[in-house]
Amino acid sequence: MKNKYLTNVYEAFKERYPNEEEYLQSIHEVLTSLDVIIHDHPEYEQFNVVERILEPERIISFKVTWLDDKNHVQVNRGYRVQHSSLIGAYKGGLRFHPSVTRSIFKFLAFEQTLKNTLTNLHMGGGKGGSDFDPKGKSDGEIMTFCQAFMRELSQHLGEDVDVPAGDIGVGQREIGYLHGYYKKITNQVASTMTGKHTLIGGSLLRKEATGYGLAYFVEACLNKMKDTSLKDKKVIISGSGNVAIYAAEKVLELGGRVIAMSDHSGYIYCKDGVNLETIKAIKEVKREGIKRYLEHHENTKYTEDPKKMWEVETDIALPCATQNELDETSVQHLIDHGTMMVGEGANMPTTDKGIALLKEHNILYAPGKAANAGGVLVSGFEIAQNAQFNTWSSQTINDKLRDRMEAIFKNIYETAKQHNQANDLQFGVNIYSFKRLAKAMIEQGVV
Ligand code: NDP
Ligand code: 2IT
Repeated sequence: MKNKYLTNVYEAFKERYPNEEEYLQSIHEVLTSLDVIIHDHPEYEQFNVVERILEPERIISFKVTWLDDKNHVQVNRGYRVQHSSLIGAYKGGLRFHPSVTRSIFKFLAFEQTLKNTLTNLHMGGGKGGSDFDPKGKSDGEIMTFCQAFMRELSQHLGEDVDVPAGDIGVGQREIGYLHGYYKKITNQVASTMTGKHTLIGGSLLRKEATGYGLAYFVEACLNKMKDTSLKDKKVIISGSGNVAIYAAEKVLELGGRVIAMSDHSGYIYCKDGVNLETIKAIKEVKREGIKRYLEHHENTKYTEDPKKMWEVETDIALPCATQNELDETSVQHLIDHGTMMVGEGANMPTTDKGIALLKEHNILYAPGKAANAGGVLVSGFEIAQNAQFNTWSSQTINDKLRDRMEAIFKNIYETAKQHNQANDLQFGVNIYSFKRLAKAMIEQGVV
């Protein structure tokens, strides 16, 4: 970063938030792109737009106490980072995972703001959740926790205020409990959560949306930038949760072959392609470890360490698990094996050094802010359907999702090209979103 204003802002954030590693990583990444255009935009410094966009509007942090099955009182921490309402009501998922910190929610909320801006729907950005660990908890405990969490969070939500959805550890089951309890204590049936079951106002294909959207985005990149497609490509996908499973489903539909998938404990490799129905049965229905796949299929190898999956020879790698899961060393393995593309289903799954290495070796890199926008897009469709008192068919949603993902690709591809940074989708995404947010900010005055 060369520009003095940007450097000063970044240094100030480092001083203000010295322990927020992920948050600093996510803002540094965007500031580096901005460095290229900052001279053309004196108004950014004039109105101090950069600092104002980076700093979250509001952070809510609260205690969640609940009673487990053994009648022990448990205490967790809950958060909601309402990052930006420049473009619309705060919108973004909830994550339940023991590893979460304020820094992680701040980076997620910041990236969500940029991502939501790309969709061209009027959604601001937010993210939240808790250090609650759903693993090994009974259904009753999950419900009790969700209710205790919502008791506090409900004060900060509303269909025109903040509309959460799922993320790691929060799927349709949790959204159901959260939504049910929200209605109970507010006495209103407003559309304040997305990712609901279709019977209670959810959208068809919301569950599939992030993964399907990722595959559509990857296909668009391959078509335009490599003159090829997913057909007959070998694909490895990290994770075997919501995003990973439906990315795999659409990759298969588009003719690719998914040869490896993982979870937090290890990965399976199957040279002829994994059986997705078995993975769904293990991970979605039984909520067990992916290792159990071995009990159902021969010719499969299981390896304890999920990180080792990046050593598998593949054409395309789709990190769909968590942040910073793909580091420089893993990227080097991909390069050594001739991988042509990395498409991010997870949020910030590739480290800064990993991204730099990919670019240096001309590996097509599709950043998560764009490539995983399908989930929040269909959340937007859910809000639209609820407002219209209507339901759209899965064909309609699938077509709209594909069209919108292709449009996002086109917008960021063209943006990069216009600024003489052709093929740099990371630059394209950051600049496309930032410029819109900056304009929206200046338009609304100092508020
Ligand atoms: P899930 O909780 O459904 O799945 C997460 C998966 O990742 C699980 O299979 C989990 O394993 C696995 N996992 C966790 N840590 C690791 C690791 N270090 N190595 C390998 N696998 C690991 O979450 P989602 O699929 O919803 O979210 C995945 C990512 O996608 C996150 O970064 C999220 O922010 C992002 N995202 C999610 C969207 C959504 O709509 N849900 C939208 C856009 C982005 P295990 O089962 O063993 O715990
Ligand atoms: O990271 C994400 O985009 C999500 N977890 C989905 C957000 C949403 O509101 O659907």
